[in-house]
Amino acid sequence: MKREDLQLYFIMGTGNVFQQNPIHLLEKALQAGITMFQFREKGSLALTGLAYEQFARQCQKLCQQYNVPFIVNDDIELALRIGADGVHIGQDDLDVEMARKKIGNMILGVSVHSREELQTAIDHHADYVGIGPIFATTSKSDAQPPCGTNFLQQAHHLYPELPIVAIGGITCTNAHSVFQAGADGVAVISAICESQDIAHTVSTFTSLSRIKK
Ligand code: 3NM
Repeated sequence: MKREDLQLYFIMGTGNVFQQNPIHLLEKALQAGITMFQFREKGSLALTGLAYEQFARQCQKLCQQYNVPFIVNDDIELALRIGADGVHIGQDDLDVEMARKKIGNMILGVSVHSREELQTAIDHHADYVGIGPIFATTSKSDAQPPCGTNFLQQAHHLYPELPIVAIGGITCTNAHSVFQAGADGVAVISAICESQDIAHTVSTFTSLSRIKK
């Protein structure tokens, strides 16, 4: 993957979208210029079985049309079955070494919260790490308390070559602080799902980024 793909990383599942079709919302976000997409179908009302896989394939097809990497959260079997571009895992999911073995050279993203987790991700050739939640979030029920930008800054100084995406409660108004701390990009759910003007939201985020495409 290219480091700049992390610039504006949109994460979505049906549970994040209200009063509109999630596929239409994804298409608007792709048209507006998101640079990476994560399929994250979670929660008590999440799709299952055939509907789950069909929804994943619809999202994947749209991402392919816009040449945007399609990443699957947690579900390595789904990612392999449909030929996703990559997988993102948290610390409660499969361990990093096993994930890397299973997916070969597909993109591997790992959420990390400490120096130790960061080192393990690097040792097993994670392509990027996610650090968060930077700010309070309502989109992840089991999120840890907000960690601010200190660890992000530390990780960036320790491993300047490592692509890092910041996550958790990031909005157009606070994104500058994570870019300043060294993030290559921001990963967001609600900032886009709840936006009244996705094109404006996307262009605001991308104008704040250090990466100029
Ligand atoms: N992972 P929003 S925070 C999916 O800290 C996710 O690892 C997090 O959603 C982590 O942009 C989070 O609405 C939710 O805050 C991000």
